Amino acid sequence: MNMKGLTLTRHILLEQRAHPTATGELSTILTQIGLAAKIISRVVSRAGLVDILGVTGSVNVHGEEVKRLDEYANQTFINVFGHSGLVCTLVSEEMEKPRHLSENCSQGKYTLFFDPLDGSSNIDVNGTIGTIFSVHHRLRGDLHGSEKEWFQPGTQQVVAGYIIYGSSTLLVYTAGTGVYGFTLDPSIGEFLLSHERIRVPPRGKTYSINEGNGPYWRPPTRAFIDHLKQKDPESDRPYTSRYVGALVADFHRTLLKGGIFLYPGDDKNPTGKLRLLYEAAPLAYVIEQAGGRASTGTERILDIHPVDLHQKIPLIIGSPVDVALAEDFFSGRTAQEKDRSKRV
Ligand code: FDP
Repeated sequence: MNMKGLTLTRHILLEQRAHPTATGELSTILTQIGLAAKIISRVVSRAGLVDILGVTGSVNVHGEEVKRLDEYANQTFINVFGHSGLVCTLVSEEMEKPRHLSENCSQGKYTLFFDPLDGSSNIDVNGTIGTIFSVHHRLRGDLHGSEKEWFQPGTQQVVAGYIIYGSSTLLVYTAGTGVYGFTLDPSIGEFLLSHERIRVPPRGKTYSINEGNGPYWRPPTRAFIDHLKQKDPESDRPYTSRYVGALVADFHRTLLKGGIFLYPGDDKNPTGKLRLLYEAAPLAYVIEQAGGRASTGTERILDIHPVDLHQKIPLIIGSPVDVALAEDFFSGRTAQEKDRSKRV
């Protein structure tokens, strides 16, 4: 059945029917994330007109300047989930400590991790930005409300996805049964199904990395990027380069067109820059559900057990063939072993 044009809410309800034990809470969480996305999208689309550009004057837990839109997006999530009865704890890039919504905790079975406004450096130049989210079950017993509850590996995510505020606003999510994208139709205020069962191409022709970090790169990164730039028509090299500098935008292109995105560890940032719980793990869940891979270079992202709420992790994500080749370089496999991926 062609489901194009279905509203996000209706799609979620149909998905829910496939799980007879579902209580509907998860569906409502997704609907609420959609609501937060609409509120943020409305302000983003009028950013030069309403008083929302610029910085707040404060610095976040990562030592980065907080933009007013960062703060607005964060507060929107708090407002949307406050008194919702759905989520007990919010973990955000913009908040050093988890935020307990105590009014929800007696019934809310979930924890929400999110990066409210990803790609902040693009805000003031009208560039693409996004929101990333991930939902985990709360744990029972002694572990409830403790670090153990929040430090679960990405394999335990129940829902994950992102919103991209680009030429249109798109919400992409997975609940473990494929990846779906919904485009916001501002004239009716609804997200409508536009991308059904997204699959990442097995390999691409594009690599995405901040080349300005070149002087700090470690040998495997340099060797891999040099390899992609070499001329070899037989294996469709050189690859072309694209880098927006907003993870959601670079990831979304990679998901639809194939290729590879890397933010590896380097001599300046030994564990890279991106955060495990609300950036790398949710996107890793999405890419795996679309047939792709996500790795640190030596380890599957979804298998990593977090040790800190704001932990950084090297991220290599995209088409399965491209990521497998990168892993050959990062794990120091021999030239002969690499030969098996010679096609690339
Ligand atoms: P930003 O700092 O602008 O919020 O998550 C942080 C992030 O953007 C990602 O969206 C983006 O991929 C990356 O940092 C860009 O970092 P560099 O400027 O170091 O390339």
